[in-house]
Amino acid sequence: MPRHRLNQYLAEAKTYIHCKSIDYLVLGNEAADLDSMASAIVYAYLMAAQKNDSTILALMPIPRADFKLRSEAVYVFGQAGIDLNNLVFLDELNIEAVMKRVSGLVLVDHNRLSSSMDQYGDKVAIILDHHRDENLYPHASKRVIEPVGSTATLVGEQLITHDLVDVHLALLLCGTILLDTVNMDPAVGRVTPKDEKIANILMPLCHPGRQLYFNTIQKAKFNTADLNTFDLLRRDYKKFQFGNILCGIASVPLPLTQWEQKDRALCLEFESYAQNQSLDLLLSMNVHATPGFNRELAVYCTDLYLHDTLIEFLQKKNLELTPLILKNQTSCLKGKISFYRQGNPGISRKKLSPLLDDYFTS
Ligand SMILES: [Mn+2]
Repeated sequence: MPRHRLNQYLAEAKTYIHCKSIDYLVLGNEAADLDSMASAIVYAYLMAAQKNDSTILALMPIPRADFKLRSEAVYVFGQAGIDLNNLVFLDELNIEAVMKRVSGLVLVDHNRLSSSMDQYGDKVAIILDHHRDENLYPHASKRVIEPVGSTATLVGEQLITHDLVDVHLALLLCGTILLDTVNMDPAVGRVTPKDEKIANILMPLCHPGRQLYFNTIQKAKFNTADLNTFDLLRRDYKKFQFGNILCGIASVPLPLTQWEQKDRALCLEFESYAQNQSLDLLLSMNVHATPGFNRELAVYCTDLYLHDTLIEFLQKKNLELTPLILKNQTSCLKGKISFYRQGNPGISRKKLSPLLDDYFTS
């Protein structure tokens, strides 16, 4: 193993938060997926290696406590030997104060600033992305926007050009490219010739080998062992306003029977989650792939009548719900919770939310 240059850089860069002026802040998109975070880190490293004596800092645009929810990133960063203490998360700085001292923004894995960063458009200096080009920030001096499978491919391309590849960087970028392109499977339609070219150059440095590395990352992504009910609910969560009803829908990759083994007080957890989010309705759509693809549904409602009429409605919409009895659950304080096997696997959150919108607005 070579000396861990990446950790050295990250540790040093972290001290730049306090610098009078910061040359560049490198930022991934607000979803902070593996591509965004890995690309930001490696691109910041690459810029720092090219421009001696510059202050270049990558920011992880989520609170530190949320990092563990991206279990695929936890795994890949671990493989790349990244010391998480060296990373800078959103809740560890005052972004407004820091932005006053930042000269240039580098956007990776997005080309439109999130609404909370929108006011800093003038500072956008460099863009590296694979989403549709929204043609914003014409003053940016460098724009690499190509429809490849992963931003990590574009970062890898630059890394190779500047002869800065090492084992840790290769593990970060390859892991990301493999996940984003589903192991470069042409049938999935995400991989491009450039993803393949860059991954093939970096892959020989990745000791697990392509298939094994991909399988383990994929497995890590759906590993919920370290997550409690609160984490499972917020991990992949969307909030909707349907008429007067505020509704949260979580997508949870765990069978309800296993969730119940983790937590005997599901309703109390749902209740406090709903309360914190001011929800009338909190649904959990549980999906699991073994054995076979299955869907389940948990429905929590603050109002008992609303709960029962909603279930009636869902039955009419052919979700094919059969009640699932979780025997060891403690009861709710006020609202009502119920659990179902969903016979119709075709109704995902994307399909369910417009149905609920129709129901509550009419
Ligand atoms: Mn991406």
